[in-house]
Amino acid sequence: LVVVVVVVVTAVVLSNRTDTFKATFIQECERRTPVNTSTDCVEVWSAFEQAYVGRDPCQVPPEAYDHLLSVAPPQPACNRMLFWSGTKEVAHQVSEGCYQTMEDSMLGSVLDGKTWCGKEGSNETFTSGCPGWSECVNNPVRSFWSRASAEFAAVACGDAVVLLNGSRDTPFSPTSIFGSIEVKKFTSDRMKSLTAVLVTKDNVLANCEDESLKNLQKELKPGIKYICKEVPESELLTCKNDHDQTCVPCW
Ligand code: N1C
Repeated sequence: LVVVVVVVVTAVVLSNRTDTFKATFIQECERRTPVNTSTDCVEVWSAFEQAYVGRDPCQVPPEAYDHLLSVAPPQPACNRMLFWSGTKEVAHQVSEGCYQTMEDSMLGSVLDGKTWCGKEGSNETFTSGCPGWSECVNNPVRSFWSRASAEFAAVACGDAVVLLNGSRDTPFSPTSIFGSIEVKKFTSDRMKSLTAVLVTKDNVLANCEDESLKNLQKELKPGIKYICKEVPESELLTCKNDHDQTCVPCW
């Protein structure tokens, strides 16, 4: 009897694990999808889980999400696209209501802050015990952000912005998603310019003359104009507050 109870309880707990994550995913997807569009959130979920379910969680490459991205591609907003690296919090404070970040796309908003993975021989989705960001490169979470960010950057158009961290030694890190993936996907037929905003806190460690920014410039295709601005974080936030309704750029 004890064995039966343990088996049943384990089965319920396990299936709840998938069910809660799945229910939240579909609910969030529906909340984010206008009613009269063709996006079917159950179909989006299947495309999503198909990427990692039943697989070794260190063997999920970015391509595993190709189908998902074709079912739910990010929609570009020309002249309003905002990228970030090492500045997630301030980037979302500044972009709110005005600029589009990856997390403003449907998939980005549904999966931001979440952890998930599968296991060989199982059809479950696990939300704990998954490999960390750097534990192995091809983990489900890192591969998702790599693949989705590539798509988001590839459709970027007009004048785009990236907020970089000027309170770091290396504001443009070649191993970040922005430095290793997004920059390489920008195309000059779509994108006119990239403004790098060096956001600084109390300790200013880098300015627009920084070596790492030379590498950023080198990575940009000829035809994409490069602009750099140094702006203290407090100034950005005050400006955002003062012009909340009008969306004037604060750099
Ligand atoms: O590695 P990063 O920054 O350069 O990645 C940021 C860059 C942004 O422009 C986004 O478009 O790549 C995209 N992106 C996300 O949208 C995103 N949301 C949440 C990349 N990573 C994202 N995350 C998580 O932030 C992700 O799980 C990873 O741990 C961090 C990367 O942050 P970073 O190093 O500051």
